[in-house]
Amino acid sequence: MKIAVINGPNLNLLGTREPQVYGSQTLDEIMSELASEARSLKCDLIINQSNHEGVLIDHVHAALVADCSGIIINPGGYTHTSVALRDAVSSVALPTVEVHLSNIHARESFRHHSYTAAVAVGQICGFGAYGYHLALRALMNIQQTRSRSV
Ligand code: CA2
Repeated sequence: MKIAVINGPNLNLLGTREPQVYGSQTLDEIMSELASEARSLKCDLIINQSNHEGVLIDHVHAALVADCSGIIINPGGYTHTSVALRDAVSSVALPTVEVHLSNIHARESFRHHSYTAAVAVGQICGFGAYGYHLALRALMNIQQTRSRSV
């Protein structure tokens, strides 16, 4: 099983500012812990981060080409603005879990709406870095359920 993990704008700054909102770990630390758990579950991860909307869309498309079984995406600020990213997630039709470190529903009202949530299988927010681990488990569960039913 292979899963694409896609991180959006400014997440490369994790661990440097706003630890009270986003925690004190860097994105590299979060991703390497996730990769280590994935290895123990016999799952390959393709991990990317970009600050550019079009590049994020390319990573979504690449997940399909690479034959991934699902996508974990934290679209960062593009969550609340990007119809194009939502269209990309919808077009690849891979089970996608949207992750946010913070509880976007407990923050400013402009963060309450997500364009991508409606085309994802689900949204996980407010659990910090652990949200990525929950998303991994959720996608593995979907894959196992699907392979049992064929
Ligand atoms: O909670 C999340 O994971 C977010 O996706 C993070 C985005 C924010 O725009 C979303 O509403 C919720 C922002 C990421 C910014 O990351 C920073 C990291 C360090 C310092 C400042 C920003």
